[in-house]
Amino acid sequence: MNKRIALITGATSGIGAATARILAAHNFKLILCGRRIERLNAMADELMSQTEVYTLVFDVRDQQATARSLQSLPVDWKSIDVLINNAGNAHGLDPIQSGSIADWDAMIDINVKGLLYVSKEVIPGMTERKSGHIINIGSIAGKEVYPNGNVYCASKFAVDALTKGMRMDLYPFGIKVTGIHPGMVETEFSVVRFKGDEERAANVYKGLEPLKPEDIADVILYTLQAPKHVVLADVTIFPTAQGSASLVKRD
Ligand code: NDP
Ligand code: 8X3
Repeated sequence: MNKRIALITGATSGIGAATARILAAHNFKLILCGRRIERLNAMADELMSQTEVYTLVFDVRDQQATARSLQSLPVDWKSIDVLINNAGNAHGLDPIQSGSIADWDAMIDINVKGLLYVSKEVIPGMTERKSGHIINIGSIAGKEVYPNGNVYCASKFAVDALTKGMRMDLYPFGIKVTGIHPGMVETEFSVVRFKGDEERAANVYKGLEPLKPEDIADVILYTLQAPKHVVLADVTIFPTAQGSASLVKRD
């Protein structure tokens, strides 16, 4: 069987990097995307012995750069079977009355508009071929709001809405759409949220065993291995020590 081509945004770190590793080992060709070119090159070097890897460097906030990058794919990389819309972050954790507009713009522009810009380039090929699978990485923050989560939660509620809307529009074409909604996963997420404050980021996971990015990658692989007639529409994943967006048991 031909290898399926999977495009992963945010493949330089965390959930995206773990997903690249597991898919490389399971018969997928990979298009890895991100802004940090040296990390993309390192991922490509690491995975090259297992599969073919193509890298694209662009910022998902930049619609023209996103379109240019995806349109630059060589012909034998253009038929993308799997799109994993993973790039995203939280920026800040502030009450609405003191939140920063730069943080709000970053979250809406990356998590929502970036996901749309990438999808806009990939979906036409899928509708034409009447096949494909789109996996959007949402969050428990897109199912439940928590204090100070305001704009990040809004961006992830938008991802959930877009996932449902994409499924309604694309199922007639035989295209699967899956929303994956993790709880606490220890990645660079909290370091980015707290603007490089590693101590504050480490405190988020203190006293509990958070999910690892590999736990989410395992679920993504499972989702992609479901039979043709089965789509996992919506998956929420918590660490066992988490009971809701804001309930966490610490030792
Ligand atoms: P990381 O910070 O480890 O990874 C984020 C990835 O997104 C990086 O590869 C980064 O690449 C990419 N990215 C960020 N901004 C941009 C941009 N403007 N353009 C292109 N790529 C960008 O975090 P996670 O792995 O945890 O996050 C992955 C996804 O999972 C996100 O959507 C996040 O919201 C979601 N999530 C995370 C949870 C967690 O607890 N960690 C829980 C629930 C959901 P680069 O900097 O190279 O561009
Ligand atoms: C990341 C999980 O709870 O920090 O989306 O918002 S949370």
